[in-house]
Amino acid sequence: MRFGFSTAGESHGPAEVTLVHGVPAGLGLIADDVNGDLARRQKGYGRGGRQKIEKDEVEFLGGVRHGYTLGSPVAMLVRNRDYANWEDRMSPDPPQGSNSVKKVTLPRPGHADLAGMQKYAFDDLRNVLERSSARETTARVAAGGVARKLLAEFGIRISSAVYVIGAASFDKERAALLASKADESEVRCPDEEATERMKAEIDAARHARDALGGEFVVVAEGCPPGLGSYVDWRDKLDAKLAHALMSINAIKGVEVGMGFGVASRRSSEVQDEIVLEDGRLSRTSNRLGGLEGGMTNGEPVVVAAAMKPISTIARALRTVDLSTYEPARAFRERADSCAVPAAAVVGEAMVAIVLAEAFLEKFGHDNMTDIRAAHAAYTNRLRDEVIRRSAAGKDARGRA
Ligand code: EPS
Repeated sequence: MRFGFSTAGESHGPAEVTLVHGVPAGLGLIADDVNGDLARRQKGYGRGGRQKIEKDEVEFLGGVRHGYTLGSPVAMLVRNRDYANWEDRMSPDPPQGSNSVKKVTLPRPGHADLAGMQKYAFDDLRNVLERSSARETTARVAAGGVARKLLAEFGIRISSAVYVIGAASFDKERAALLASKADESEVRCPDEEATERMKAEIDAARHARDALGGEFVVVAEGCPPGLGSYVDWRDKLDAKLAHALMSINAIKGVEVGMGFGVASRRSSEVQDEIVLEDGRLSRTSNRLGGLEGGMTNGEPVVVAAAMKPISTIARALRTVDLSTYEPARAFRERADSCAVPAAAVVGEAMVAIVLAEAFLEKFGHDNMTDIRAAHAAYTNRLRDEVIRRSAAGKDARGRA
C-alpha cells in the first residue's frame, strides 16, 4: 500500500488520532522519534494560552512492536489535556439531563465557519471550528515523525525557517541556508536581529487586538534525484508538495524554489546549470528548488508557504448572527496571535510525508532490508555511470 495517513479528532475533544499506512516493516520507531517534533510544533512566540495546558506526547496503539514497525498501519494517539475542561461541551455522549449546550452562531470571516455550517447543515458552528482548528496539525506532525524517521535512514534531513511575520522580514535565501539553526529562535527565524523585529510585530498586533501571518521555507537535503515523476500529472512531486503545504490551515500561497520570481526573469537567470563536481552531477545554483519536471534533481528541495493571519481576533469583524440573521460581530475565543513558527514545523511534516511516499514508490514498500538494497543499487548505478562514462570520455579524447 502507498504511504499515507489520515487524522481524526476535534480541538477540545478527547484526543488527536493519526493512522499512517504503507509504513515498511523493520523501521526503528519509538515515541521519542515523534515527540521531539510535537514539542517543536507547540512552541513559537505569539501562541495563546492553550499550549500551557497541552503537553503533546504520542502513544502507539498499533503497528509497532518492541521498537520496530510491523508493516501494519501505525496508529498513534495524542490526548488533549484541555478535554477535561470541555467534557460537557465536547463529549461524544448525548448531553445529560436538561443541561443544553449554548450554540455558537457568529461565523468568523476567514474561518471555515460559515461555509462549513452551510455545507453540513449545522446550527452550531462549534461542530465546524472544532475540526477546522489548527489543533489537527498535531496529528499531522505525528505522521510526519514517522516519515522523517524513514527518510533519516537514507540521509534525508528536513528543516524550516520563518522569513516573514507581518511587516518584518528576513532574506528568504539566507533563511533557507540557515534553516537548521531556526530552532534557536522563538519565531524560527535564524537571525537574532530579525527575530526581535518579528517579535515586536507580534506584540504590536496583539496590542491592537489583531493577528499576523507570515511566510516560511522548508528545506529537504539529501534527496536522491528521481523522486516523483514527469510521466503522469498525479505523480509530479512539486504538485504534491503544493497540495500538502496548501492543506495546512490558513496557507494561501506556495512557492517552489524562487517561486513567482521565475516569471520576470530570462531563462538563463532561472535554470540551474549542470556541472560535474567531485564525481557527481551537480548544479551551480538552486533557483528551481531542487525540482525539475516534477522530480527531485538531487539538490535540496526548497518550498515556501504564505500563511494568512489567524481569523479569531479580539477586534471582532462584522458578521451575521445565523440564529437571527441580524448584523453582529464575529465569535471570539482564546486564540494564538501568530502561529507562523508552528505552521513551519507542520510544513516540515507535510514535506516529509510527501517525500516518504515518493521515496517508497521508487524503492519499494515492504521492508527496510529490501528498500535499503534498492536504494543502494540505484545510488551505486548513478555513481558508477559517472565513473565509467567519464573514463570512456577521457579515452576517446586521448585517442583523438
Ligand atoms: C485554535 C485556537 C487555539 C490554538 C489552537 C488552534 O486553541 P484554543 O481555542 O483551545 O485556545 O491554540 O491550536 C492548538 C490547540 C494547537 O495545538 O495548535 C484554532 O482556533 O484553530
